[in-house]
Amino acid sequence: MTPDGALYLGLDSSTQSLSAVVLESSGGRHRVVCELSLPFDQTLRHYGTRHGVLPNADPAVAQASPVMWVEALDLLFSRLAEHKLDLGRLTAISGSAQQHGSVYLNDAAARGLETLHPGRALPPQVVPLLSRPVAPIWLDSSTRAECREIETAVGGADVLAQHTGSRAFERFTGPQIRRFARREPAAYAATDRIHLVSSFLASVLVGGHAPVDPCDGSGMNLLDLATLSWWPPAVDATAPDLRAKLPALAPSTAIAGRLSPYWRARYRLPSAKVAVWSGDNPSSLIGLGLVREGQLGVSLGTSDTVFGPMRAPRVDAGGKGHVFGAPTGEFMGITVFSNGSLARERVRDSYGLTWEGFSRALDATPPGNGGGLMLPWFVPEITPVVAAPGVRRQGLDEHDAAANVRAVVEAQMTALSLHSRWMGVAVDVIHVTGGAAANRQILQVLADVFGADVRCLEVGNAAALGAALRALHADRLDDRDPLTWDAVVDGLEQRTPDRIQPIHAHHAVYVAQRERYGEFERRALG
Ligand code: ADP
Ligand code: XUL
Repeated sequence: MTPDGALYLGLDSSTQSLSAVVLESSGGRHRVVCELSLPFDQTLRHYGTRHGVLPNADPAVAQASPVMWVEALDLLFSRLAEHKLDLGRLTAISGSAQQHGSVYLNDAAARGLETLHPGRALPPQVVPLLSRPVAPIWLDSSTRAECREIETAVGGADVLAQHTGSRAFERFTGPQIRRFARREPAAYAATDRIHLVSSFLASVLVGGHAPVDPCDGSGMNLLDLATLSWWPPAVDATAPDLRAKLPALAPSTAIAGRLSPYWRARYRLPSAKVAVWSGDNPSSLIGLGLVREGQLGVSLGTSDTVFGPMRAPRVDAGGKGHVFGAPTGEFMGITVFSNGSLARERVRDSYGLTWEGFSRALDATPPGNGGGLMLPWFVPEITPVVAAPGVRRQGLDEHDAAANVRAVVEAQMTALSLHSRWMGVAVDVIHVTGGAAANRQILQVLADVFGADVRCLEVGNAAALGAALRALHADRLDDRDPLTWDAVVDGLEQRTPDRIQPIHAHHAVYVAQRERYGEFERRALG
């Protein structure tokens, strides 16, 4: 039994920010006692990121700085230390990160991570451990050729999907590794270990190479879902000598190590356990309390995603969605859209609106938008695949601000509904998270399009909350006093019954509109 008052820290290194949630556990119940967030663009200006991404002349390339992520981690611990929390009670930590991004380390890394000096800043100590100064991230769409090559080498897209849960996708780590190995062979040869963002940050915390979990590992096009081990045909098809450069795999319920001397000495912290990190979507699954097939979550963050637990890996025959591992040891289905918050922001900014003005525009316009439709492909789109971005309008006046606001939101919510059908979930409640979940008017459109109740968390960041809950679960498992996943998610005190209900007349409008939208999409794709 955990001592009353034990603290669990959940971190989330997302596209745009690093966030933390601290849970206090007492008598089988747990509550969030602290939430913090550091947006990269504003807090770490010297990296020059926009929305967490480094500027690049090629719109298909999206990279970030691994050093920025570790600097954010250091800053976050210093901010936590300023809070009135008794961090002496910190029992376990876990984390989640944006999926697919990769970090390339040289053979000095194992020793370097072990001997980080607590008296010195982290960035100059981490720079010499990198064999590549930048990390490609999930918004990258530059690996089209590599995707086709990998698929061909393993016997086709379907074969790859049957084994790894997805056909080859541009942002997935395998195709990204192949492009790097080909374009920078010397730097690739100098790479001793390729981490995901999640396993990289866990490595920095434990002071040695941490494992990848099967949930985040299934975003690489390299992991066999049947055996939860690296799949040799995909590994061989991706890059030379890759097997030796991949991290170990471990369940997301395992302990990766203990907080290293760097963190303990620098911030006077105990030797807390560090549970294996995971991807942000799998972690959000737990944060939202989704542990059973039939439940559905939607994240309206930088990406828009729709996901739900699956007992067995049922791959999308249409090739749009993915099957990932889930932290419960089962699986999850997910469909991802790159034109999420950034597309909503583009519309907001091009008409000079605030979020309040954006919401008022939704209030002022009718469901169905008088027939006006938009395909909101401001940046290259993942679902459906759109390599050359460009916004398309049908029956929509480009100068009508309010109608364009409604059009972007209706398009996104319709696309979430259309492209999640392959999961076969009959949904009556949708659990929502992400920055745009703060916007009730957007959530009303979501409820109306799906004809389902929408439930929102009181805690802002479901991925960080999920990481804290996973830390609690892993700690109890490690103590041979395991909790069921139901007990973990039901024990959280801050699950509000706040529901937004669908308006049935609006849903009827959207059922008809979904067909027209699908038709518009098919025509635009040729
Ligand atoms: P990520 O976790 O992917 O880094 P977040 O989930 O933190 O991103 O979401 C950040 C986004 O939330 C911002 O880019 C912004 O567009 C959006 N957002 C914040 N407040 C609102 C609001 N009131 N209405 C709509 N979108 C919002
Ligand atoms: C998931 C995906 C994004 C990132 C960023 O496949 O690409 O949702 O995890 O949040």
